[in-house]
Order: sequence, then structure tokens, then C-alpha cells
Amino acid sequence: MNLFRRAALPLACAALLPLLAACSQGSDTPDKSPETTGTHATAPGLTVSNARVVLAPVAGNPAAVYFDLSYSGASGVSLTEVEVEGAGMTMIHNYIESAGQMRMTMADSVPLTQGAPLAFAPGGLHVMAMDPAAGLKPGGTAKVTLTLSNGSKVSVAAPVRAAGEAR
Ligand SMILES: [Cu+2]
Repeated sequence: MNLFRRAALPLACAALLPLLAACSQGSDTPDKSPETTGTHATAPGLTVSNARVVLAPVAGNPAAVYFDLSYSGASGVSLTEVEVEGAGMTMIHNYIESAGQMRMTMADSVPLTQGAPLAFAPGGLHVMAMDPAAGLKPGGTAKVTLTLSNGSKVSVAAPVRAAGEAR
């Protein structure tokens, strides 16, 4: 992703969904440092890594969930749900470019393709978790469970970060 898009995306998101503060935070570069890597786990063909939950600046506002996926399983499988223990309803969001503008959209499911890693990251695919409980605190961990269209599930322990921390 080039610098222009990285800088522009949070603005577009903030304009569209002003209440979803998790979308409107800064445009810092995703953190790849090893100490922030989420617990690795595998389902048939699916590897989840670098999972993290980023809280909103205002307590109780939606949190954002990011992770990296790689897939080597059967074709025709998609990611259909991501649950966060201690939070309410979740939604998978993405950004699409429409008439030269980036818009945040709902993604009901995300197809998994062999050999095509997917990054859920700021400015792109992400999960929003409504109503995070007070028990989700920076420095803690949250159980994040991914469900695939074939019924398999994988859970990872994702570090919880404050709004201002590296995402
Ligand atoms: Cu969003």
C-alpha cells in the first residue's frame, strides 16, 4: 500500500462512521515486531498469526481486531466469523475503492485462497468488536475465535493494546 492510501484511509473511515472510533485512529505503520506477535494456532490449512485487539480511545467504543492469515487448505473455504471473548457483536469490514474514494464496507465472508496470505490490518480488512467489556485492558489478552465456512474454528490469544499503542 502506498503512502497516500495509508494516510487517506483513516480519514475516509472517520467521515463515514464517526462513531466507530477504532477506525479513525492514526495512520501509523503496522507493527511487525516479534514481541507483539499473537499466539500462533492452526486449523486445517489455516494459520493465524500476529493477532491483536486495539481498543478505542473512548472506553466501550468498538475495538479493532487485526491478524495475519495464511491458508493451504481446500479451496472454496472462507472466513465467516470472528468472535472476541469479552466483546459483543463483531463485524468484518473492508475498504473498497469506488469512484476514486475509499469506502468502508461490510464483508460478510472473506474467501481464503491457497498461497495468498491475507492481512487484516489498519486501512484494510479488519474486524470491529462492539461493546468491549471493561475486562479487556491494555496489556491483557483476548481470546479471538475465527470460524470458517466449513465449520472449523481456530482460537488465538491476542494481546490487547491501548488506542495510542502501535497497531
Ligand atoms: Cu470498521
